[in-house]
Amino acid sequence: MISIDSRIEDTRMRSYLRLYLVLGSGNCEGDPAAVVEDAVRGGVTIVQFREKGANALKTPAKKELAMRIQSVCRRHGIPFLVNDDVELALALNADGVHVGQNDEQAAQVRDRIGNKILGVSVHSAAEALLAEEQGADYLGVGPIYSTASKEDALEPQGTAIIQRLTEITSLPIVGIGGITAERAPHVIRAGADGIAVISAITHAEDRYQAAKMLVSRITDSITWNFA
Ligand code: TZP
Ligand code: MG
Repeated sequence: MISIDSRIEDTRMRSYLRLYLVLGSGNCEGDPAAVVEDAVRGGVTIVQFREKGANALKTPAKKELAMRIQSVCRRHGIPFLVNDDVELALALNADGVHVGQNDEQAAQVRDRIGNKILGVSVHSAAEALLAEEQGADYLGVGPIYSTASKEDALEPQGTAIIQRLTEITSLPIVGIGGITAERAPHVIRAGADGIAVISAITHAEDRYQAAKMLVSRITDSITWNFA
């Protein structure tokens, strides 16, 4: 586990968001823990376990998979977050939780998880400000582009929403939704600290190379930002 005595520091949070892998068993053909292993070796900096969909695993299988993914993350020293399921995150002593607008209120999640990392999905300035007030450590913003990985995804908003949110909040931001190596630079240049992906890694033939390519595109864009 990442040791967190007080709320995570802003710069550390931003560096963790650089390349964010979101996945569950429904996103992977083989063992999701093996996908995580390849992806983290390729440069993924944080992992969110998101077990969704008609065939989603239920505990105890869900918990068992979460534990195996968490152990890969621990071995590599990167944070492991759980989507929605605060109970599971607490049971595993995960590094944090990510919630959306239709989940438990961020303020309540903050109360339950103490200083663990709290990420909140937002789609507007109002949602972003509320999430900040309620104790979010970072904002997940999307879908930026259209995505086939989320059944109830809203309309893609493009990168303009990221730029808009950087103007009204100082929270770290990760863009999500339809992001590929080609698109990653646009998301970073709009002001995101990183990109979150499902299919760009889980559906890649070579997950290690896919992650490496994403990291290199992100790094190049950040250099470009300050050049
Ligand atoms: N939230 C907004 S879009 C999305 C989530 C979980 C799915 C992202 O998946 P992909 O395959 O990277 O488009
Ligand atoms: Mg949710």
